[in-house]
Amino acid sequence: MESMNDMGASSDMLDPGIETFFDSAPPLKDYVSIKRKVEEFIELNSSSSNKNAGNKTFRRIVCVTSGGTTVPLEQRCVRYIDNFSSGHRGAASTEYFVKAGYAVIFLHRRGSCQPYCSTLPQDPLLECFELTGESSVQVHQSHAEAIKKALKGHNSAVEQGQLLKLPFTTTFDYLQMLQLIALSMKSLGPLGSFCLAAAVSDFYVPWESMAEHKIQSTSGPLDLRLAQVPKMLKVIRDEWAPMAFCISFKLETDTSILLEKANMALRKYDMHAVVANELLTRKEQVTIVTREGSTTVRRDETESDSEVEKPLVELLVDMHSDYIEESTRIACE
Ligand code: PAZ
Repeated sequence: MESMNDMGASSDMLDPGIETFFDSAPPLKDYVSIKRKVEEFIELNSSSSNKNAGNKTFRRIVCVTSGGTTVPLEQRCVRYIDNFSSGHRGAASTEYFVKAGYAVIFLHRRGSCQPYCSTLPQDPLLECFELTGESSVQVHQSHAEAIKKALKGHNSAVEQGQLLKLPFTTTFDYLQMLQLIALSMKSLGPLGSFCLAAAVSDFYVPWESMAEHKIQSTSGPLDLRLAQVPKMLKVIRDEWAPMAFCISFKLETDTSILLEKANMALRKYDMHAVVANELLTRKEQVTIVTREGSTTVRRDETESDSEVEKPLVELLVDMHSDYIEESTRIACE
């Protein structure tokens, strides 16, 4: 099987923490099939074989990452560290990117929010259906409209070849999948982009120092030493997909440091934009920080079902258009 370091990243240029992380990570289980899916999706959306995209302009492709990554404490994992992320930001952004004509690779935490599902009832699944005979089932009238709407949106995105959903659970899975996707998107140049909304753990237990079996409480209090997850943002920019348009997110609970931290990330990881948000208000407003300055967008409070992702994605799409134009101009000079 092809290993991660055979995939094009020149390992001598990587920060040693990154190399250690990938070398010691348990290999991705479905590596071959994920790679095939990603390559077919990119091919479909970036070649003349894509009838939906017309002959001249190929679709832009965005990888939207979504939800939190887990940190296993045991190799045969019984316990893990997790975080708050619901995946709403990534799922909603995916819908708006599809609407804007993008093809979206939705790299999401298994079981987190899914695109086109936000209006579905919160009730248990079984409450959505009723038995209408010995062997027939139908959707309960009260849920029919919401389910029809979700199915239409989802099926149309999939049928048009605009949505590829790839689930992850652990930080190991997530970063290996992100690397695979980024290296596959390298050929897209500025038409490729990343909207990195996942809440990725900053700390992890390296595989080789992890207990194999369930940690026993009889051994007394648990002493854990967590290593730092290496920052991959800069590697996307420097090596994996250097021409792609890259947006990362910064979450804080202390608003007094939020913009400063977003600005630091913008420069340190050479992002094109960093979306700054605060935990409690993240569904109401976000601030897009760029080298030129910052812009705050808000959810339209006059509409009950409006989402902040609508103006956010509109702005990001415009910025991506400017970036493609500028990159094309420089390439022609
Ligand atoms: O997943 P969600 O909708 O509950 O929250 C979105 C978010 C806060 C995880 C996202 O907007 C974000 O800021 N992600 C990056 C978090 C960080 O690593 O700082």
